[in-house]
Amino acid sequence: MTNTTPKRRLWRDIKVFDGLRTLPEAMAVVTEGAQVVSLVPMREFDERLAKGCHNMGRGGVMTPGLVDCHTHLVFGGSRANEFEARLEGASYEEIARRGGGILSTVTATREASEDELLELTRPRIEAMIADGITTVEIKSGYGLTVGDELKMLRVARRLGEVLPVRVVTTLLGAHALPLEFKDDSDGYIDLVCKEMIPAAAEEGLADAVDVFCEKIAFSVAQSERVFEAAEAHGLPIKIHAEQLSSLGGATMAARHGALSADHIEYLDEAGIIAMREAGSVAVILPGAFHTLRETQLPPIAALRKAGVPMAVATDANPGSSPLFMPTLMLNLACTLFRLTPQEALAGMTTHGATALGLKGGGRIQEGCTADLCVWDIDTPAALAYAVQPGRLRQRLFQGELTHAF
Ligand code: DI6
Ligand code: FE
Repeated sequence: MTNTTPKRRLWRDIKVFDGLRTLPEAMAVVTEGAQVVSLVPMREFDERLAKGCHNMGRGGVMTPGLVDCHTHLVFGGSRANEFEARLEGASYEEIARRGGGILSTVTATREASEDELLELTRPRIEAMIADGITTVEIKSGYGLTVGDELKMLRVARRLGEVLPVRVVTTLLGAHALPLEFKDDSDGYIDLVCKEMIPAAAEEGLADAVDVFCEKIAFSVAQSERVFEAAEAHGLPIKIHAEQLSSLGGATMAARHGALSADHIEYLDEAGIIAMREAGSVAVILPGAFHTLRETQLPPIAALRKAGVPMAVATDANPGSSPLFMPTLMLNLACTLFRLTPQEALAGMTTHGATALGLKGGGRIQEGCTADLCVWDIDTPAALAYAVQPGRLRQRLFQGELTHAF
């Protein structure tokens, strides 16, 4: 006879950060199969709840599995040389204009096969999984031909099949102008709109479409054309905007109902209002700010005041944020951007999920999916306070225990 009863697991006396706030009392949590089925204060705990449950231990802190809503994890090559050049005084923009930067990663990514890219990316994601990630977004954008962009997206999809993590894919064909289109950026945007987006949609490879809207990349008008093509294929949109200058990309994206506008160091008041009206999430990326030694801070206080939800992500990529440690971002979001630890945690759980269109994701509540982390810390704020790998005690993905330390 097969056992059809899903496994029940019980944690006692645990502090819970539910994705928005820390619950005031120590809790008991029960999962059954892939779901959280009960969340009760210890004070109300009844031993009958423990019946048939596997005992998962006591104490520590439980959070939703972390959600990294903005990464460029699939890439070939390395940019350590560019790191050295920047230390000697070259700026990110200068390097990009010289054909280095993103374009050097494009060359290495085009040269790699799908299988090679998969093996290059696997350890990067495994490191993030061991730091608590259960959902990760992965962008294309280092292929810049139809075939190479689809190759990157296929690698991303396959990683979600072979690793215990939910992968959400984003087509970022409009990331940089490839050399073949030098002096013809509108021609390249035509390719993105007329071939890349339709092909990615046809194969079901993209969950969203993103654009790098910046002086060294694409204009607001070009970004808008990409969004119109995405909309025609029923794909949600996001934007890299106001990272190095204020062009108004976030405002335009909000008018198109963007899931998120990301970076936004130079976001102005009109942009904040447009984002609030549209319900777009502000994705802040302290890793890129840190790596590029930026000085323009994103308008955190104004976003908070306006009630625009703020997500925090790694932006993990080989150039502007070679930082593959989600919990470090919690720390940087607090130290560099003055988020509270609770805001940073909500940014890597609930609001990260919203930025991916995963409604109800990144939460701990009765009926939610059991994507959970249990940490060896005494208060949720400790996750942002100390940069200290090795504190993940247990990780559950869709109710399955994938890591126990
Ligand atoms: N903004 C970023 O932070 C990444 N892409 C983008 O549009 C950087 C990508 C890289 O430098 O390779
Ligand atoms: Fe990025």
